[in-house]
Amino acid sequence: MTETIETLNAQLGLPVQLSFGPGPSGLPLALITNAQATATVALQGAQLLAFQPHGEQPVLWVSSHANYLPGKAIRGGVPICWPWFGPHPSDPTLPQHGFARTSIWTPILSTARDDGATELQLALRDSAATRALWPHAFAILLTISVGSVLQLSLDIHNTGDEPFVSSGAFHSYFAVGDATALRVEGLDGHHYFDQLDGQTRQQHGPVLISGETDRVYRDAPGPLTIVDPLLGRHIRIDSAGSDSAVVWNPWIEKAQRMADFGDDEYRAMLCVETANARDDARTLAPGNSHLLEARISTTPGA
Ligand code: TA6
Repeated sequence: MTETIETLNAQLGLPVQLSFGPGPSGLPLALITNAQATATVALQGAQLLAFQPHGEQPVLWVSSHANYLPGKAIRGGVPICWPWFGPHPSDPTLPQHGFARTSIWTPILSTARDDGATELQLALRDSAATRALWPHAFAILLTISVGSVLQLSLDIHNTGDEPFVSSGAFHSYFAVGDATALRVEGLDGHHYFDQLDGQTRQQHGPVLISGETDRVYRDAPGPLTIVDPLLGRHIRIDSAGSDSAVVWNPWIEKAQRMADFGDDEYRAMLCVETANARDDARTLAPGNSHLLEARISTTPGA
């Protein structure tokens, strides 16, 4: 990205609704506020760091120990995992969850929508740096719509002359009252790959969190609902272009091992991720595209 914060404000700033400014450690941020909600997006990773409908608790969680350093993943919000989910399929030296979340994306369009939502589009294209990690030409476009509902749409284009396989996720960190006192509905009966021991199991009833939880659910297009009695709300996640969902909570020991995660923060968050993970990876022929979408809404409810 070559634009400065000043040129971005001149080109894409929306009076009152959208402005760009420096965040922690100088990382450029897009700040969105409208009659329905507020949101913050880091241009690094096109990563949502905050989303809060007016009159409600924050919907997304960010660690108080998060790094805001160039090229370092920010712990929280909605990291974009792409072009691979988890460790690289064959080269363990490559960055976990791909390079999209640590790359600087370019804001290309801002819209004050008639329904009162604010829309921001950010783009990332292949470069020498990305081709050194993943030898394919691509253009990906994230559209974020901020209103009473949060909508994310990742449009993945193969701009090269050979097919590629990519996996990924909206690695959404949700703010919860207490991870041990909630349940996730919508996965009953689905099979999941347990990343903790490599076993495949079947989900019986709602997902409850009582230890480290790291599961990739298959054939799970949603909708999924986090029922949070302490905050008295439901967070509903609708998706499109995704047949896998990930539920992750690091619990105590793993939280203690992560420098950018507070030892006791595991109770305040839960990741429910809209994914194309494991065998839900997508193959794109030259010129083709894939759309991964998530719609995040909240309703009061015990
Ligand atoms: O989505 C779950 C997961 O794949 C876990 O295995 C854990 O590694 C988590 O992502 C966070 O990964 P990160 O690279 O952001 O620390």
